[in-house]
Order: sequence, then structure tokens, then C-alpha cells
Amino acid sequence: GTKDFDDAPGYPAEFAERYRAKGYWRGETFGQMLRDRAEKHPDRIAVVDPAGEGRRWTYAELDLRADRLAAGLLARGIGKGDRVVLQLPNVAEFFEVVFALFRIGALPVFALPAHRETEIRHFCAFTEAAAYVIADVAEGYDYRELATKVRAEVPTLKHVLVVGDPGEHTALADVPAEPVAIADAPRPHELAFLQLSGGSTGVPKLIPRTHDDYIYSLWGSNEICGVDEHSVFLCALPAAHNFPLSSPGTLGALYAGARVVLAPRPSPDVAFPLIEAEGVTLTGLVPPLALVWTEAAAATPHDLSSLEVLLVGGAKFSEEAARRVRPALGCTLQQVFGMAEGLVNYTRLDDPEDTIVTTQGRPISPDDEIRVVDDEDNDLPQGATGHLLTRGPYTIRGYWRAPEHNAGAFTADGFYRTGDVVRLTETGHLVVEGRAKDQINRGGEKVAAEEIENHILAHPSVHDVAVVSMPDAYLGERTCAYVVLREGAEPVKSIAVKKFVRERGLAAFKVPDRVEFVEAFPQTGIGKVSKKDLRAAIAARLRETA
Ligand code: J2J
Repeated sequence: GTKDFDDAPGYPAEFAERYRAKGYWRGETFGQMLRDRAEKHPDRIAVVDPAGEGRRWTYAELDLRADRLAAGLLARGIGKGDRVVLQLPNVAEFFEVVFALFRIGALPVFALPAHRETEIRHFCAFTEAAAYVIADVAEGYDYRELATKVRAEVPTLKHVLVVGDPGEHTALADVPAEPVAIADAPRPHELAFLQLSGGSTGVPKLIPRTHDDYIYSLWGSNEICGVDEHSVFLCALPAAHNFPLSSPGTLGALYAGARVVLAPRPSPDVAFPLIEAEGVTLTGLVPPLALVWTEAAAATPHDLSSLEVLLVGGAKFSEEAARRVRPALGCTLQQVFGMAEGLVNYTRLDDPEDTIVTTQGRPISPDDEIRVVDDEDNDLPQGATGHLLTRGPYTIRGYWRAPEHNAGAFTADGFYRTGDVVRLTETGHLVVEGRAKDQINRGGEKVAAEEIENHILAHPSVHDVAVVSMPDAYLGERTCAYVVLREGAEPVKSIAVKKFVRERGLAAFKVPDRVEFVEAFPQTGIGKVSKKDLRAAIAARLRETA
């Protein structure tokens, strides 16, 4: 039968046994993994933080810091199973906190620096978080004020820990204590953290990942991406996102005993000097940034020759852009089509160039089960385009505390409905052809249409709204909100709708890029709003004005 965690469906016993027997699940935990690396090679550099006065932490130092912070957190009453919302930019402390939490079995909830009051309040309230960890100020934004507001609204939230100047909160630097033995250390099959879903619903769902399953995705990725102890991984995207965290990401690099270099921003002016100075061998980017890098590489004075692999994923990378990577950057392109729910596909480093530039790769594991189905869940013939369903040794069986949603998001036998529309090539590579979920992929940043619609509906002059994607040369897609005003309502300007959304305290990437006012929506045969027609209308409109 199914071994259920309290808050989410786990892997059925027969699957768990198979994943262990096949050696995918190694029975490791993150806490133990870091200890092991620190014992084997204490003096090797684990994390380089150029923003933090060029700090370089060895494996021994990271291990000791995690131990000391773990003890301090326990002393403050934060322990096994507690949720801790983590919202840090790319700083070394990100890893100190994450590994301290891993050690005591508290669950990090990986918020992004872009999230604002509405999202953070939801993460803290929904997870009944005991603590919230922030930076003081980053990119001109003061997270302490946000924390003050959220703390007043969420009764479980007892601790706000701040990297830097704490203001009215507690400095992270004041928490560490003398390391203690941890009585109830987490076990490999238990939850390690909650990751955020890109989502297509009103509020983002939380993704429960175990030590066993996630660590498999790390070493599996390392083998495919050629990561070993000599690798240097540049974390250019926000560290909390699943892609730079695990594909193979910072945690993959630490698993390998390699070096992680943190870029405070992903732009070439920041990243290129770091590549040269640190001898970076691989990094991951979303398609818009990969375009910027390929263009900037032509004129850069920096030596990028250490770069061996550029991973590009999070959104579809066009063949045209993909073909430019190797000539411009002198490295191998590796396309990656992944999801925080689990399944990750990579083109292989030795795939023919045509496969690398025209497909989004194939799964990490021989036991990743892939189905391509029609609208009624019937399997389609090989090569046909349809809905991607997947099940496997590092794909969740359900979201955290979401039984109703899970009933629709998974098949009865546990396949996750990715919402992606794909086709399989003869070599078993996946090509992403589109999307069935109601989401806008804004250059890798996911926007759930329903979430934005709910916010716009709160505007007193708005009668109805439909948020759709519109094509964009740089981001691939941007968001367009079609609005029907209430009868007799004063005219509203586009800019006022955008301002209204922004002031509700949402990540900036969720503010609609464009607002169109219409009298009524086109309808489907069964009287629902036809988003297909709206997408076609805005695309045509953009072509006319181009
Ligand atoms: C088209 N769509 C893609 C790609 C993701 C590695 C890489 C990416 C993510 C990620 C990740 C795509 N081409 N190459 O977690 O570990 C879209 C799909 C997918 C959704 C997942 C990783 N790569 N996508 O992007 O959870 O629609 O994870 O279902 O943010 O991004 O989004 P997310």
C-alpha cells in the first residue's frame, strides 16, 4: 500500500523498494552528505560569494556553520518537521541555512527574492511556518518591512532571521550555538523541503521532495552533465529555483565535491568576470539570458574558455538561438526540460548537434516513465503530439496538503499530469510543442493565469478578466490581461490595472505586461471564455503594429 506522509502521498511501497533495489535511492540525507564531503576534503572550496566581500567557504567551514546554526535553531525551538520560509538572494548564507535546516529535519520553503507580501503571507500561513529567513535589503528592496507585516498576520511565525542588519528582527549571525547531537535526525525517505510549483491555479502549490528522491536527481544529473570534483558551477539564476538548485545546480555541485560560485545577478557584466576569475566550467540559464550571453560574448574582453557546458531550460529555447551557443561561447549546449515536481530531461553532451538544438532532451532515469496521451488519457502512437504524463523515482505523487487538487493533477495510478504538450522522437528525446495548462511562461518565470485573474477581479471597475500569453521576441511570452469593465464603470487605464496588481503585493513578473479592454469575450462551443481566440487576437494585433 501507499506509505503516506502526513501531508502528502508518498511513493507506494513496491515502487520505493524497486527504486532502492536499483540503486537510485542511496539512503543518503543532505545533512550526512555534507558531513561526508567535509570529512573527505575539508579544505576544498565549497562556496564562493563575490558579493559578500569575496568570501570563500571551504567544505569544513560550511559544515561547521551548518552544525552551529542547526544547534542555534534547535535552541530556539525550531525542529524536525517545522517549516521555514527562506527568501534569500544568491549569498553564501543560503547554503548555511539550507543545510542547517536539512540537518535538523526542518523543511525549507523555497521562496524567490521576487516574491512580495501576497505570496510570502500565503507561504507562511499555508505552511504554518515557524520562521522566515530573509536578507536585510537586496536590489533596493527592504525585506525586513515585509517580514514585519507578515509576522503580524501569521500567528505561527515566531522567528524572523535576517542576513545582515536585522532591524527589529534577529540577526542570523546571532543564532549559531555550540553544535549538539541531533536526536531525531531526518531519514532518507522523509521530506527534505517544499519547493514551489510554477502552477496554474489561484495559489501556488507546494512540492514535497524527499532526501532520497532529490539526491537521486542530483547524482543522476551530475553523471549526465559531467559534473565531478573539478567542476565549478556558476549559480546565475535565483538559487532557490529548482533549476539552478538541482539540474545539476548548486546541490549537484556540492554532492560532487565541486565548487559553487554565486553570481549576484545573471547579466554578462557580472557573470563573465566571474567565469574568468573562478574558471567556471558550467552554468544554467533561461532562454532570454542565453540570448543575451551569446550576443555579449562576441565583444567581451573576458576569457570564457573554461566554460564547458551551458545548460538552457525553463522555457522553450528556439532552434535558431540554440545553434548560436557553441560558436559564440565555445561550449556545449545542454538543453534541459525539467520541473520542480520531478522529471528532468537533458540532451546528452555527446548527442549529435541536431539533437542538441532541436530537442529538449531525454529523462535522467531509465525508470522515468513517460506517457504521451490524448485528452482522454489514451496513449498515442510513437511520435504523435500529446499531453505528457510521468511517474518515476524522483517525481512526486502529490502536492503538499492538497488532496483535492491532487485528484486532478495525478492519474489514479500516480502519473503526474505535467500540463506540457510534447512529442517523442525515435531516439526517445522529448520535443516540447506547447502547453495545456493555464500558465504563461515568461522567459522561464511561470505565471498562473488564474492567480492574476483573481487579483484583477478585485478591482471595483472590473466585471471579468482573462489572462493569456502573447508572443514576445525576447521572453518568448508575455502576459496580456483582457478586461471587461462593469457596466457604467468609469473608463480605467491600462496603467491603473497594472498598478493595482502591483500594489496588491505580487512579484513584479506577475504584473500584466499589457491590458486590453473589450466589451465581451469570445466563447467556446460550450460557452466558456475562449483563451485560444484571445491569444490569436493579441498575436494578430502585435503583428499589425510591429
Ligand atoms: C520548454 N518548457 C520548459 C524547456 C521547463 C530544470 C529546468 C527547468 C525547470 C523548471 C526545472 C522547459 N522547454 N526546456 O525545475 O529542474 C516548462 C514546462 C515545465 C515547467 C516547469 C529544472 N523547461 N519548461 O522550469 O517547475 O512547462 O521548473 O512543466 O519552474 O517549465 O517549471 P519549473
